[in-house]
Amino acid sequence: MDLQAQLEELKLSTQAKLKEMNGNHVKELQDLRVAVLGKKGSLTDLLKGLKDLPNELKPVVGKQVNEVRDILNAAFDETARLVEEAKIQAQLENESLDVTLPGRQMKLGNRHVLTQTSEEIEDIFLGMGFQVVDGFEVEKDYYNFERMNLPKDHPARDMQDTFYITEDILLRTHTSPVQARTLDQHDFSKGPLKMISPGRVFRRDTDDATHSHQFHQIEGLVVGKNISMGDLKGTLEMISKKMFGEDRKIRLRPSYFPFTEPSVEVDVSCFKCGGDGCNICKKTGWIEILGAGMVHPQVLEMSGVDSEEYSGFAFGMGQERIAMLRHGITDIRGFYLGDVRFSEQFK
Ligand code: FA5
Repeated sequence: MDLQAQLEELKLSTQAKLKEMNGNHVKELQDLRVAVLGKKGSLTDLLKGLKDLPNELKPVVGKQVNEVRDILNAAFDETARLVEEAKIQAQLENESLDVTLPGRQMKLGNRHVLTQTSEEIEDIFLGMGFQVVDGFEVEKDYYNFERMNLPKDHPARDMQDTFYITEDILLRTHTSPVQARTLDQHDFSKGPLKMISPGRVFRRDTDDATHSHQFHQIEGLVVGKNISMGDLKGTLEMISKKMFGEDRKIRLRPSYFPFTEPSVEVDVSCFKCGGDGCNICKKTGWIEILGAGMVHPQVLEMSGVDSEEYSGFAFGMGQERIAMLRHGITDIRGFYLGDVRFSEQFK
């Protein structure tokens, strides 16, 4: 076969091979390019025969070689482009996203019902100009009892036995020690003291449907000039109505706390029986939610506040009892079990 025929043959066979290539032949395409157009490739081989041709044919065949090289170069480029395109297409098909698939359901949590209750009460009091104060769960005997007018051998300490860390340090039994700590700090030349203090308290109590050895209270304290029992009653009535609705009744019972005089206990009509008597209210029709009274002069004096000039009222409400009344929760232990099914009800 003469050189021209061989050139034509090389062109046609290379074009045919390129036609057969598809997306997976990147390596083969490169190999073929080297084999045909490379330094030691078939075209270079054929070129070597150029020198044996008669002189008049040399430019003609030389031109033909260049043409074939150009044609094949273009064909290789085109095939390379097609191969790349096929590769991208395959990738797109494999990695395609179905945007119509429904997303994974995220379970949204919610704040604990006690946190919600505490925040709602805080909001009401903030609206009335009270400040919110933090206290210590681990407290000194001095603030928990002595500053609350309960000296070491006072019999009323028995009602609030607790867990002692040392003889002088204990887990507080109520939020009342915050009263003494805040009174110590307050500057009465700037106006009356109006504060609440929510937090956890601890007692050596037997657990049942309405009692826990660990529960939450919100302390309230107002001290200023001419503060009367009427102010206490008005504040409590307003709070009860806001928390439990207009139809819930409250009653004030005379009571005793060493740190208030006079003292009262405040009950709300039972949420379950409406006042007829049931197992929740222990057949009384009422549930006790807070203790309150006029701040004992001795408590004021121990903070260096002149009890002739200043007077005040204080209260301590049980957060769990309030949440139970608001939501119809029948067992206080539900608050602490960490059962999602319980918490989910209060979204
Ligand atoms: C006191 O703790 C007083 N410090 C309250 C007080 C403050 C009176 C300021 C006067 C002035 P008492 O022990 O009654 O009082 O508790 C107050 C409220 O806490 C109760 O009305 C009740 O709602 C709640 N409570 C008491 N014991 C428990 C308990 N074991 N479990 C759940 N809640 C309780």
